[in-house]
Amino acid sequence: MSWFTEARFGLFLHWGLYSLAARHEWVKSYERLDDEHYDRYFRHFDPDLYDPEAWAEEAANAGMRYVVVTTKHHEGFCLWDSALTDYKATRTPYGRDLLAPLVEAFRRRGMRIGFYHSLLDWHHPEFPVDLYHPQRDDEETRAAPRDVRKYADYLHGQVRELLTGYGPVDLMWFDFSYPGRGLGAKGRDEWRSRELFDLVKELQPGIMINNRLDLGSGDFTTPEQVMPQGGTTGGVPWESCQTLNGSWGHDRDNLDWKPADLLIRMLVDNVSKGGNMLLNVGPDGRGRFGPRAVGRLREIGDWMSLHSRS
Ligand code: FUL
Repeated sequence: MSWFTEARFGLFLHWGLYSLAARHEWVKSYERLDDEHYDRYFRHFDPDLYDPEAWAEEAANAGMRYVVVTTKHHEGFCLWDSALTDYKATRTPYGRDLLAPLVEAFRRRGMRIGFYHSLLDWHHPEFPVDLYHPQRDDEETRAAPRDVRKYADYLHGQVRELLTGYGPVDLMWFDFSYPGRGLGAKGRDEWRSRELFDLVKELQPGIMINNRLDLGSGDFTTPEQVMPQGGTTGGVPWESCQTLNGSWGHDRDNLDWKPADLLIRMLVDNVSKGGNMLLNVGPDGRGRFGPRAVGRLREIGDWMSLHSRS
């Protein structure tokens, strides 16, 4: 784990079909979009300007030491060529695996590799219609039987693919459990979290797993857009994940960007309290970091180079 507590600063990447909607990574749920409507993003997914080498370069220059990328977010779309679904990058007009070149580019620059993987899945037919599901208001969809055990098999199978197909993976970032919150509550029983945790450790013994499987603190905790209360987690390693503008996915019309000096202060604040900061960029549908994100990363990099990290 020492790499993690020494790394201090990482890049979070939220990239998927929602990047084309360009509003929010939760757009399918927030706007209760059905599969037919949402399919337009799948049919048009063609990030012709995708250049993971450029992403890795920006991250390295900003002083980041690891990356955590959304292999699949709640919408269910997979960035890699999963054998278990057709809902993946290789079946879009782009037609190629997006994950392998990204892993290579970041690893080549000495960065550690983390996979974000959503426990929720708003595309899988066996994923229950819960309180966040886009079709939660649709009587017919709600009434149709769904078997979460089949979904859990799929989840475990995909995690196995991710941890056997891309070399050493340093960190697994599951997202998220919400037991005890009414309609369709999901927790360790639905995900078979203990079994999943053990599978991950068996496939990648050196890996770190976050705390969102409903198994307690995990190997590290992940306060989201906040600092841990009192600046401590009782000795458990932690990483606060932060956005540049309040949204994780590419949000075209958002003008609420944090200035670089605030981001630097947040980083210093985190690090001074023993935590890491995982700073998010939401690339757009063509595969670009926007100019506002790049500008901020570069300003942070300039500050880093004046303060010991080159
Ligand atoms: C949350 C997710 O629901 C958000 O979309 C985002 O991925 C954040 C980091 O975690 O739980």
